[in-house]
Amino acid sequence: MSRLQIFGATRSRTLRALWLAEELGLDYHQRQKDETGLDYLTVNPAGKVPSIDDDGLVLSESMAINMYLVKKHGGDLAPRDLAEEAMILQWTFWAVTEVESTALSVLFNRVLRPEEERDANLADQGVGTLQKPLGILNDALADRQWLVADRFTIADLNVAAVLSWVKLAQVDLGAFPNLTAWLGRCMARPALVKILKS
Ligand SMILES: N[C@@H](CCC(=O)N[C@@H](CS)C(=O)NCC(=O)O)C(=O)O
Repeated sequence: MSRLQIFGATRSRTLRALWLAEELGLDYHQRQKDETGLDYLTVNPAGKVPSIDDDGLVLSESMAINMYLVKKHGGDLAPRDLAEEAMILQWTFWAVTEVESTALSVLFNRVLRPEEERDANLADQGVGTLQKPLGILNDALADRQWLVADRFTIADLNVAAVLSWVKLAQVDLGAFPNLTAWLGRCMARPALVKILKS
């Protein structure tokens, strides 16, 4: 099978790769756990998603997958030069190192876990920790529509994918109007709307 295969459920980090595949207009096949005989361990020894198999190139780590796909297929989402690529990497690493795990903790302890298993203190602590990075992102967007260039790039997609958890966790974003407007622009992208509807 030479078509791009994307392993993982939509409601997981796999959403990032699916969103990008739609943005790029790729012909892909989503493969999920309920498929008979499918074992994620065959594409990722950690058994985690997303993973992809692109004509024999088997890759895991959501952000590495997205950087690979965007550089392979090019277009407006891809970096146009080394400086853009550096800024894209800066924001992508920032999102996964400074925001992701705290956002996930808040999401689990406010929404995803069964009520009796939620830890409200942990959630509140996470919301407190997020204030600084949310402020940094809000300031970065004070005089621009998009993070890196005057167009929507993979930096916006990668960072918005992480920030969507903050929104889903119902963190109050009232103090961050630039961030809120930018996240709204990102989440209104037809490619994402299509994935979330499916
Ligand atoms: N750093 C990895 C994290 C992957 C990850 O933890 N994925 C979750 C789903 S969002 C998973 O597969 N969890 C199942 C497990 O931990 O066994 C990435 O960005 O791809």
